Amino acid sequence: MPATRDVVTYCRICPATCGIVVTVEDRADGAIIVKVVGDEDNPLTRGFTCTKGRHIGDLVHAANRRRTSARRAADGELEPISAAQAIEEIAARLNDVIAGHGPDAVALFTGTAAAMSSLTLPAARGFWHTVGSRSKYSTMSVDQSAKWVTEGRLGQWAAGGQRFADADVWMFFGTNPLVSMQGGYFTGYPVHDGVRRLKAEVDRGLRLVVVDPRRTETAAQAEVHLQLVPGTDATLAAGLLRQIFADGLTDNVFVDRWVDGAADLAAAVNAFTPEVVAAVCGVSADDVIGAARIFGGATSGMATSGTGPDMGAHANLAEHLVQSLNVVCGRYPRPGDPLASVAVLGAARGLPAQVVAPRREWESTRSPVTGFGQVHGESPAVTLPDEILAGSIRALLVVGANPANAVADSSRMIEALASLDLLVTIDPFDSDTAALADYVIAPVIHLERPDTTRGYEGLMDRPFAQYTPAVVAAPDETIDDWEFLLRLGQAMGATVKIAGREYAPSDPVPSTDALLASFAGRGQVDLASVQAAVHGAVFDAAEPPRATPPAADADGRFDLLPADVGAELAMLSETQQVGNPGELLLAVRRHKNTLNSLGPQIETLVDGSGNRAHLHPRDLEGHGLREGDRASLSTQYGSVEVVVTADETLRPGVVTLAHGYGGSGPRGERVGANVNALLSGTADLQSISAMPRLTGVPVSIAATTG
Ligand SMILES: Nc1nc2c(c(=O)[nH]1)N[C@H]1C(S)=C(S)[C@@H](COP(=O)(O)OP(=O)(O)OC[C@H]3O[C@@H](n4cnc5c(=O)[nH]c(N)nc54)[C@H](O)[C@@H]3O)O[C@H]1N2
Ligand SMILES: Nc1nc2c(c(=O)[nH]1)N[C@H]1C(S)=C(S)[C@@H](COP(=O)(O)OP(=O)(O)OC[C@H]3O[C@@H](n4cnc5c(=O)[nH]c(N)nc54)[C@H](O)[C@@H]3O)O[C@H]1N2
Ligand code: SF4
Ligand SMILES: [Mo]
Repeated sequence: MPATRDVVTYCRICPATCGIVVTVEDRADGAIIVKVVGDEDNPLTRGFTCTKGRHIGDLVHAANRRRTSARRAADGELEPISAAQAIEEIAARLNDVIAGHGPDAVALFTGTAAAMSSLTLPAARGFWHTVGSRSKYSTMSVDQSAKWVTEGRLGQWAAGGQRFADADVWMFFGTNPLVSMQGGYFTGYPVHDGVRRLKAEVDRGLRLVVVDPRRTETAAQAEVHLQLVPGTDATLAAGLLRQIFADGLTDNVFVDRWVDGAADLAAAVNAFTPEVVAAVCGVSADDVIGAARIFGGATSGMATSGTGPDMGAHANLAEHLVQSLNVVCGRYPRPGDPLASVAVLGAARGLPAQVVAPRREWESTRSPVTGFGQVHGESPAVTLPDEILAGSIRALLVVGANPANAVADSSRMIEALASLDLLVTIDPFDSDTAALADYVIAPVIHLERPDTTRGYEGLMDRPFAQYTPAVVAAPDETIDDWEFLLRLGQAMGATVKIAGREYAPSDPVPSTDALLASFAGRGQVDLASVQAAVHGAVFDAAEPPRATPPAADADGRFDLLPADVGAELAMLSETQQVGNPGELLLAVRRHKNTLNSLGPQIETLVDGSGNRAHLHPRDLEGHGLREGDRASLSTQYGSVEVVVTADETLRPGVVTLAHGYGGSGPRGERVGANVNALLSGTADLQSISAMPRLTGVPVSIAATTG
C-alpha cells in the first residue's frame, strides 16, 4: 500500500472556502490527491462541500492541465517555453508597445479565478500601477456592473449593509445562493456554509422573499416567491416601492436626514400599481402587495440582488430600484451596530454611518472610441473589441479570465483578440482565450499554493481565519500568478508594490509565505496564531468592526431620482413589455457542478451531453421536443445546437442555458454550446455600463432534423 497522508485545507474554487480534508498519496512520481471530504472541524463551514470541491483533485491532476508555459510559434502552434524566458520576451514586447503607443495601449483583463488566490489581485494591482495604463477590464462589467453604476448614481452607505444574522426579513432578487454561494455581491449574506445558514435563519423566523423566474433551491425556502418574467425586475421593484410609499412603511427619520428625492420617486413609481406589475411581470398582484408589506413592515433586513436583475433589459434601473428599497426603509447599520463583514488578518476599520455621495466618474472618463466612460476605474468588457479594432489597445494581459468565452458575442471578441499585437494569458487550461494567445503561462493552482482566507473576509460575518500550506507540490515549470506579475514588472524595469512592500527590479522575489505575512501585516490577529489553528478558527478576540458616528460635516445624501434614472423610469412605464406573449425568453442561471468555464472540461463533473437547455415540460411538448432531443436554439444574433432537458422549476416560457461551455474538453473537442454565441455585444447595451443583455432575451427553438 502506498503511504497516504491527510492534509487539512480549504477549497478555493469559489469564495465559500469550504474546509476540506485532502488525502494525498505520495508516489514515486509525485503526490496524488486521492480523496477529498468536508472538514467537520472547520468552525466556519462545518463539513459542507459541493461536488466541485470533492473533485478538486480532478482539476489539479487533469490530463489537459497546462504544466508548462507556451509561446505561439511561427507555424501557429504553441511550443513549450520556460516561464523565465517568457517573462523576458513579454516584458520587452510590452515595453515596445508602451514606447510606441503609450501605456494605455496595454490592457489588463482580470476574471473570477484571479479572486481565488488572496495574492493575485494585490499583485495585479501592483503590476498595473507600474504600467500606468488606464485600460483595465474585468468580468464585473459582464456580471453585476449595475451595482457599481448604482453606487455612482444613488450613493452608498459607508458602513455597508445590515447583517443577515440579525435580520427580520431578506429579499433576494435573482440570486440563488444555495447553488452560487453568492446571495448578493458583498452584502451581509453569509456565503460560508450558506445552505445550513439559510435554513437556520428561516427556522429562527427570518422572512424570506425571492424574486426569480425559476423556483430555485432558494425560492423553495421562501415565504413569497415572485416568479417573474425575466427582465422585468425594474417594474417589480417600482411596484414594491409604490406599495411601501402607499402604506407609509418608509423610515422617515432616516429619509429626512440622508435622502434626496423621496417624494419625486414616490410620484415616479405611482403608475406601477399591483395590477400593472402583475400584468408585466406575470406575478399575482396580491403577492406584490404581500411582499412589499413583509419587507416594509420589518424592522431590519435588506433587499439584495445577484446576477438575475443585473443582466436584463433595464439592469441599471432595476438595481437602482432594488437598492432604493433599502434606502427608503433605512436598512443600514447605525453608529455602534456591528458591520456585515469582519477583519481578522485584515485591518479592523470602523466605518462611519453616513452616505458616500453619488460620484459619476463615467462622465469624466469617456473613451473617444466607444463613448463609454469607466465605472470603478474599469472599462466595459463588451467594448474591448472596439478599442482593439480601433488600434487604441495593442497588447492584453489576461489573468484568471476567459474573455473569448465569457463576453457576449464571442465571435466578435475572438476576432478582436486574434488581431492584437500581443495577447498573454495565465491559465492552467487551454481556454478559448489561450487558444488565441501568443503566450500561455502555466500557473500554480489552488491546492499547490499556501494561502489564507484574508481575501474573503469581506464576505464573512464571523471573525474567522485560516491558513493553508500547499497540499501537493506544483509541477516544476509552473509559476504562481502573483510571482509572474511581480517578475514581469521587474523585467520591465519597474519597482512593483505588492501588499505594502516595494520590490525593485534587482530585489529578490519573496516566498509566497513571506508575501502572505506582509499581506496580513496590519491584521488584528497575527499570522502565526492563524497558522496554529489548523482547521481555521473564529477569533472572538478580534473586535467586530462597528459603524462609527457620522463625521460632523457629513453632507452626502442618497439621490433616489437623478434625472437619468427618472427618464428611464418614465420610459419604462410607457413600454412595460419584455418580449411578445408566447415567445420564449432565454434566462441566465448557474449549475452546481460548473463554475463559469471551470468544469465542462472535467469528465467527473460534467457528463458528455454538454450544455443542456432547460425548458418547462409544457414548452418542450409545445415545441414537439422530448427529453434528450437535439435542438437548435436561436436568437436574432446567432444559433447553437443544444440537448434539451425538462425542468419543472422554470416559469413556463423561460429557457436557460448556462454560460461557460463551448470550450475545449479533455481531448480537445468542444464541450457544449457557448451561450454567448447567441447574444449581442453591440445591441441593447445598458447606458453608462455597456452591460449586454444576457437574460430575458427572445429565443426560438426547433428540433434538429436528420
Ligand atoms: N456553482 C456555481 N457557483 C457560482 C458560479 C458558477 O458558475 N457556478 N459563478 C460565480 C459567479 S462568477 C457569480 S457572479 C455568482 C452569481 O451568483 P448568483 O447571481 O446567485 O447566480 P445564479 O445562481 O445563477 O442565480 C441567478 C438567478 O437569477 C435568476 N434569473 C435569471 N434571469 C432573471 C431575471 O431577469 N430577474 C430575476 N430576478 N432573476 C433572474 C436565475 O433563475 C437564477 O436563479 O455565482 C458564483 N458562484
Ligand atoms: N451569457 C452569459 N455570459 C456570462 C455570464 C452569464 O450568466 N451569461 N456570467 C458572467 C459572469 S457573472 C462572469 S464572472 C463571467 C466569468 O468570466 P471569467 O472570469 O472570464 O470566466 P472563467 O471561466 O471563470 O475564467 C476563469 C479562467 O481562469 C482559469 N483559472 C483557473 N484557476 C486559475 C488560477 O489559479 N490562475 C489563473 N491565472 N487562472 C486560473 C480558468 O481555467 C479559466 O480559463 O462570465 C460572464 N459571462
Ligand atoms: S461551495 Fe464547492 S466549490 Fe465552493 S468552496 Fe465549497 S466545495 Fe469549493
Ligand atoms: Mo460573476
